[in-house]
Amino acid sequence: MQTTLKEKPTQQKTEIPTLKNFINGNWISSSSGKTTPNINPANTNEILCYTPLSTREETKEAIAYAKESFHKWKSTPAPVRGKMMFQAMRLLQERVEDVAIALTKEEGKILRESRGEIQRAINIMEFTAGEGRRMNGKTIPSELPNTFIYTIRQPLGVMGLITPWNFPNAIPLWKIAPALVAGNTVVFKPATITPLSAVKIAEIFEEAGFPPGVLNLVFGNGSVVGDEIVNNKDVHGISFTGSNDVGNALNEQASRRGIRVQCEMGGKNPLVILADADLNLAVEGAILGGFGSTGQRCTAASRLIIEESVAAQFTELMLQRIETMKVGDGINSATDMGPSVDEGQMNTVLSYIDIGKQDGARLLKGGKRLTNDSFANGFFVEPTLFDNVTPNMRIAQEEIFGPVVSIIRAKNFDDAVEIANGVKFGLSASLYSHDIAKIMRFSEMSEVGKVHINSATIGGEAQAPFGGSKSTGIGPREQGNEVFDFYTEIKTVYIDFTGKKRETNIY
Ligand code: UN1
Repeated sequence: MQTTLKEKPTQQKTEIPTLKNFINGNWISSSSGKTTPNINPANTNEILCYTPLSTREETKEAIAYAKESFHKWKSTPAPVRGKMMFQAMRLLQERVEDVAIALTKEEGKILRESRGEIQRAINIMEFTAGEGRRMNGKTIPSELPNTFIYTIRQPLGVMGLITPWNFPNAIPLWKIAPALVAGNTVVFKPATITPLSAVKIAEIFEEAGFPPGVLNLVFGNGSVVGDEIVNNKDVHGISFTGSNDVGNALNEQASRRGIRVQCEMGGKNPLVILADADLNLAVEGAILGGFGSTGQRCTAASRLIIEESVAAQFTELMLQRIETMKVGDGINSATDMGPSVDEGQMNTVLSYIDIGKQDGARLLKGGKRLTNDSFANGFFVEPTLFDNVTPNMRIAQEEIFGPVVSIIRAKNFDDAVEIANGVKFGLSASLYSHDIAKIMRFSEMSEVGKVHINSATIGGEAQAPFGGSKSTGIGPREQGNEVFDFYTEIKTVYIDFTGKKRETNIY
């Protein structure tokens, strides 16, 4: 889809805006002349804008300004930084509808989901702003008389934040907000296919009065802008959300420089339904977890692991419920599920559906691209349900990132837990049951970063840590106050307040 100004001097090109980078408080056009179109996935005739593919030099410049503004920002008291974050939060609150519409148009998720995502970002900004007043260290008793030991939390410097298209508002904000409140400065590289959401974020910080250079936004490809951020000696930490391939490569490079790295990557999350479960509740969880955001979230419930004795009954209810789902343009309030984000993602989903069929899974529902009438210009795939999936099939092991859900039958609770844990990922797991012993054991035994009992695998609250184990995550958790374990470092201070020579132990 990549194009250049030279190659495409069309009429359309002059009418549709090309976005600008936000560097050191100024909106600046990229000098590269290269852009990529931001296409509405529900209607590919609609090009929303062009995303500039910035140069390495422009990225270096953004990093240099972030570095320059660091010392002043670091010495701004944390409660004052928090207060500014509250102001940014208020601005986002005022423009939820505008931000939600842009999000739905460029990403495809339904408007209700866009609003929900923005509310999550608001909650995170609210929580993080408050943490500005609690950027506490601790006091520690010394073994020496007249000696005071305490710790302070200090920012790291310039943070490089590299974010995906599937939560283009909340994920950037759940990195930017703690990075800034902790006193770091930021170079933010969003996904090129959801740039409007990124512009709306930068505008809010500009209007909230954050000093120039504290938050910089650079659009472009991972191989240029991302690569510079990861390898530039003036970037002191990288937080990334996206695919395992990119995250692992990025981690290798950044670790070589010895900087702090946090990667939030794939998931293959199980939703386990035991024989005693409330099956209607479990169906709602499976629909929300499996098809919410068109399955394009790392927390999606792509594996339904069901105790044999209720599998047939559950499947029947699930099929009835899928029947009621309305696929379409997310901008229409009646729509339950939007399109895949782009053609590449849709083709990945369709190829996994083929793989599932070839591997012997039974296609119960969906499985096709929708192309009639209003679907003709979009990347729509039917909500798809497979049965008779075995734990080692590719559709049960690999992240699909689309509306494809697999039913795997388990003999009993222990079998279900073994299947649930039998993947390389470890983000989220759900259990539907009222048996307290099984609930406790499941919570204990699940090899994931978060467990949901009687609710879907997705979502999370601002004040609670979020992240994954195994191949899903690298580095400390995001969100909650644990987030500051990533965005700050601790300094330990020893004060001898006798101020005189004395006998001390030497350790
Ligand atoms: C959620 O369900 O809590 O990239 C959002 C992702 C995740 C966010 C999921 N980091 O899909």
